Amino acid sequence: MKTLVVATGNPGKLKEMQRYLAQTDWALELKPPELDVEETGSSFLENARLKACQVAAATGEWAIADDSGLSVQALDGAPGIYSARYGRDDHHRIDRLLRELGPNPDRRAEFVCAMVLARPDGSIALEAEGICPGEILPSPRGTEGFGYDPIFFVPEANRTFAEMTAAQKHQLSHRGRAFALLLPQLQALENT
Ligand code: ITT
Repeated sequence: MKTLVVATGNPGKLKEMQRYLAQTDWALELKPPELDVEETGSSFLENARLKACQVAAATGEWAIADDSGLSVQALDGAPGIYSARYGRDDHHRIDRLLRELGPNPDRRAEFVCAMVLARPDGSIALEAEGICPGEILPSPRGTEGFGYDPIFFVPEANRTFAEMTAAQKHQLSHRGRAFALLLPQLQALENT
């Protein structure tokens, strides 16, 4: 069984990634907490590559990283790659987003996730991107999930991410979609 380090410090993401990876035979390990990668890239994919490659090289193990965020159409794509840095906690980030969007009738937004698997030598083995289109609600709804989930409404499910079960979010979310693209190749790599 090969070891795979899950290169995230975000507990909400970690929980989802562990759930997806439970479908594979990789033996999961947590990223050493002191190993913090600076996100200097200018896209989700660049930042996911930085995290996966640096954590793989530092630990000498396979590593998987996700860089993700929420892009709001009427805010020219903000907060985008700065979604984690948009406020000091989830509550402040949601408040700021709702304040900046105000009563704007254009509520279109999308969640984006870039996921990268790196080899123990720090080179890239696999990458995939998933997108989930939705709308920003005027106020939060639901208690599940993490981050911006309570204000992100998915029309095809008629509920917010925070009103979905983990299984339903897995089916529809940006992260679930990126993971679905990687799954067959991840399973093939397990036994090489
Ligand atoms: P790591 O880099 O350690 O993985 P992070 O939280 O800094 O953790 P990102 O730089 O990728 O990760 O920032 C993503 C932010 O976007 C995250 O902090 C959330 O605020 C938001 N986000 C991403 N996926 C989300 C989801 O499924 N639901 C709600 N918010 C999400």
